[in-house]
Amino acid sequence: MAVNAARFLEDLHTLRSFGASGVGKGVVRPAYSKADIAARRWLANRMEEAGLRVQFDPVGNLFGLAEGPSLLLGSHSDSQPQGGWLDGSLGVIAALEIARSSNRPVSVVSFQDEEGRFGVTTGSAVWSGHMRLNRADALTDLAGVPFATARATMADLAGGFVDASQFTGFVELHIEQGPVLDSERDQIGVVTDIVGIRDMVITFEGQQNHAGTTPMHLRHDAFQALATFNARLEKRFQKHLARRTVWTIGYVSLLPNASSIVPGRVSFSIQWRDSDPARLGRMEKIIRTTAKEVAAERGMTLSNGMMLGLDPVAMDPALRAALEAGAEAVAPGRWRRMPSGALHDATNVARLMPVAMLFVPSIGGISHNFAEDTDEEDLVAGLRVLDHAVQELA
Ligand code: HGY
Ligand code: MN
Ligand code: MN
Repeated sequence: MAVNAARFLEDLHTLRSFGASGVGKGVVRPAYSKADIAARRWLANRMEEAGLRVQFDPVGNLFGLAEGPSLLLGSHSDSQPQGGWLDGSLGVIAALEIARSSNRPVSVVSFQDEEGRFGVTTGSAVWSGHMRLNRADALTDLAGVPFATARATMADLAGGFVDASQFTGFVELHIEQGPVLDSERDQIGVVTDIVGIRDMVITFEGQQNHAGTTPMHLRHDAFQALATFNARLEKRFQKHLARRTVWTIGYVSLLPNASSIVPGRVSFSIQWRDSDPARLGRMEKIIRTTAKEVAAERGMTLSNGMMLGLDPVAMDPALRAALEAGAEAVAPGRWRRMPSGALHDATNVARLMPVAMLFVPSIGGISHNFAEDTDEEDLVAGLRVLDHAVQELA
């Protein structure tokens, strides 16, 4: 049976209705939110209708299992706090469509907390053994909620962890989330490797005080400490940046955040990504040294949260070759091999089985934004390439 493009698109749009932001096609569906859990319940029903056996695991990863050995397809259905409708969802709904149209045994997964409310790809990190459950339970989100508390909200659904030995491999379809395919007018990207990441929260604790009476030379201003740290880091990183090195301070909490108070405390995230683990290590040293220096100079107490990370991984050559053959069949001359600068569950799953990934274009290279979108023609092309590869592999 061939894939049903209309049914695939309809399900993709239905998934978007869970946590719809009301701004463009955007979604607000962070891991374990009401919208996320409702979406997972809906997905579980769709999996059952497709003849799959549904199993939630103790961290909320949702599997639809085929009988006997099968290929695993999927991605994640949680979103960023301001997320796009396709990030993760595309891979899950494409997997569902292929599972219900294919004569071959195909299982489907939607991993939990790929977007890192609690860490980095938390659900697949635990399932794959990259992070032990008791360590994950101690993680907290930015509001201080422990992972253990969040996953307990899905306890009524939870079964055991799914045995990975039934899967022969994992293939994840995803949007590119970057500008390459769109600007080069290619329709498909076959992923060669996924970059590595490190992520940590740093806190500078200074002295909260009156903004009118405290002389400048007596201040221990947490905002000024962060500003100095950022400027110094940017300068120091200059000679270490390779073409694909990126670093981001994306979260900042300044206390008490009021115009007439010298801020006493700042907590912020620092995240860096690269394809070379050695460079990630050198950048870590620079970050730690710079933070210590700035704290000493400005009379701050420094504390670092737990550093989380994933190393770069290469895609499996045989699975990749099947995707390349599919790309050539569906989009002849309009596909390319490319690295992934975004993180994906496939990185963790690679510990357990061969993995591969393919991309479709993101319009304007925009993602992690309500405006994220892809032409429906390209979404369907991605589905067809994945289906082609599945038929070849099975
Ligand atoms: O941040 C990432 O790369 C992914 O979207 N979780
Ligand atoms: Mn994603
Ligand atoms: Mn994402």
